[in-house]
Amino acid sequence: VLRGSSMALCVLCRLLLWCQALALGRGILYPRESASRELKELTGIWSFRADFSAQRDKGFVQRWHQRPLRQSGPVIDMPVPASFNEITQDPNLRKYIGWVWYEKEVLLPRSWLLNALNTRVVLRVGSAHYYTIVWVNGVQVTQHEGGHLPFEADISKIVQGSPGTPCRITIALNNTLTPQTLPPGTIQFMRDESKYPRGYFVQNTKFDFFNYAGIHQPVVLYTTPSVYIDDITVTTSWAGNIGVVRYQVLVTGGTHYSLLLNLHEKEGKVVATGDGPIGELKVVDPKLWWPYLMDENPGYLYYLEVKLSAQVGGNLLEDVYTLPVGIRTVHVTSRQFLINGQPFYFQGVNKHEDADIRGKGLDWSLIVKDFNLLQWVGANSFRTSHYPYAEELMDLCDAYGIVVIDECPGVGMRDPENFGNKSLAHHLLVMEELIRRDKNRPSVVMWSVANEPASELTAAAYYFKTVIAHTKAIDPTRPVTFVSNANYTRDRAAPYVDVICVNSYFSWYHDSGHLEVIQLQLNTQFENWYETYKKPIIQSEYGADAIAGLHNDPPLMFSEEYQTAVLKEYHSAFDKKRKEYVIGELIWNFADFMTDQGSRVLGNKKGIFTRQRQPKAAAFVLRDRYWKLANESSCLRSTLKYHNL
Ligand code: GCB
Repeated sequence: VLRGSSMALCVLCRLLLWCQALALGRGILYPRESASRELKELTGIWSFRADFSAQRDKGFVQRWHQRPLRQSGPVIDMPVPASFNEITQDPNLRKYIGWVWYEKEVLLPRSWLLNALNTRVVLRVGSAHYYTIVWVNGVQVTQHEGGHLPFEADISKIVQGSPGTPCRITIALNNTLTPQTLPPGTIQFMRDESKYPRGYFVQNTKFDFFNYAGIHQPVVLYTTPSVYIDDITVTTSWAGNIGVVRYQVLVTGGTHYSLLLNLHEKEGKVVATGDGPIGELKVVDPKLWWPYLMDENPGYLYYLEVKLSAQVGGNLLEDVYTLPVGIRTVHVTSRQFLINGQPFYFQGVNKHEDADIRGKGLDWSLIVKDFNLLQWVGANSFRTSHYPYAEELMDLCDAYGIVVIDECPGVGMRDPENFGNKSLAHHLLVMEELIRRDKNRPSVVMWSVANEPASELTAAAYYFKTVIAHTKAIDPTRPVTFVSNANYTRDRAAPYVDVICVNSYFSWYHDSGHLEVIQLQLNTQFENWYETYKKPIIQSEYGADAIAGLHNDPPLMFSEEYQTAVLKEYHSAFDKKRKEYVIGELIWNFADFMTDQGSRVLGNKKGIFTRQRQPKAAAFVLRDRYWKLANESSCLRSTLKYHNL
């Protein structure tokens, strides 16, 4: 008995330590309204100007942030959130590199301004690509490097100092990529004046998607009390009929406070209570969080309501924040990926944040349409190729049970300059920001630290050893991977991952047109990697371009027939290995998407859906396959019936 209880204590200590590892010193909780928090979305039309001056520095020289933007020159209307590139008819704005300026004036409710001692006003940017500086009423409040991830600034002092005046938010952002940014790029000056005008430069990148830029996710203002819930970290597990939710709450702004926690089930009933900043909640007969197609009620969420009470200057302040929580576990063995102890097979897709007109800007209609298509096709998972996706979309992954491999923007790292100390320091920071944002999401089951880096370079060994170790140190609860296209004998980063993720394009980028070699080559690929590393393998990309409506039989490249033929060859090889150590297949790509101009015809056409989300023949092939795979699991009869299969 003693041994049993000391073991239990050990497990508890370890779990609490995990929670602490994940608590990163400050939070970036998704802004939600509550009894103590108000929210104002700044979605809509902003004023905008691109700085076309030769050095792109006119805005700084003339200090555009100090006055309303319209006073320093002409402005145009720009929607937020959206990429700015394809909103106008100006080809120079589409390919613009440098600083652009956004501005919005808002009036804040009096209640936010008058109770200055007890109210905090926060400005939060969901994401802006790539480097951003933010001013409020001409005062710089923050700056941030990197697209895709949120950042915020406490602007209370500025706005509460002058109640009644509009709050003018100026955001300057620069989309220039350098060898040390993530993703990296280079600026190339063309100095031959017989070919290019003086000062001519271009941005080069080594990744295959268009470098859309702008304010891509919502900008919001929200309030909290001056003593507030800054961060919540949860980790979960279960044993027998007991689910465990361990929590750690970070309170900022005061030291005299108390915390009460209520865990609600979906219908609102309280199933467990706790207090204090750290502890665990036990749920009897928990409803586990299951992936889509693994249970009739996938994506089950509890709601952890955290209530803070604090005394400030004789006043009682209360803050309330509610966090969705899914109870589930993740484990990796040498041949399997286990969710709640059950083998999970990634039958999924790779996506992009990409659409006509809005580029990478958040679009609710597109998001919901995409989830409908994922469910229609029978996909249970996707990888956020090649950067973190919007929080609004990730919320739906949690709610629908769509499993996510959460990838950071480490893409296009093909040159030795991308592996220096500056890149490394930034990469570590990005992993911290990503984990701070997504650590509580049940849908996120694995981190991917990069896509197809030059992992055969000597420098890649230390670089990825460090990035992966850091990621694991911050989050000991999830496996870590990166996606390789290197030769298995030369890859220097693979030794550090938990799951091998490999991309290959047999009969496409080489042996073009030779469908007959796919199965042999894929089989060899799997066997080589498995023999070398004895780790489970995900085919993290495979596919072929097809121009929707282009037909040729016998199949020729770029026809819908060729795309489906490639898929079927791959599927036959997957079927031989998926009972062994192949734990997933992610098609490249869910939908056609925009790339730089060059060898592509208006973008990459490897989508099984067009960019407008219409199915190509390949979508039906994949749908047949994914529903057949799901059918192998008997608990899904009613779901299958629902989808009429
Ligand atoms: C890849 C890349 C992806 C490309 C894809 C392709 O290996 O990871 O970003 O879009 O191939 O279609 O070439």
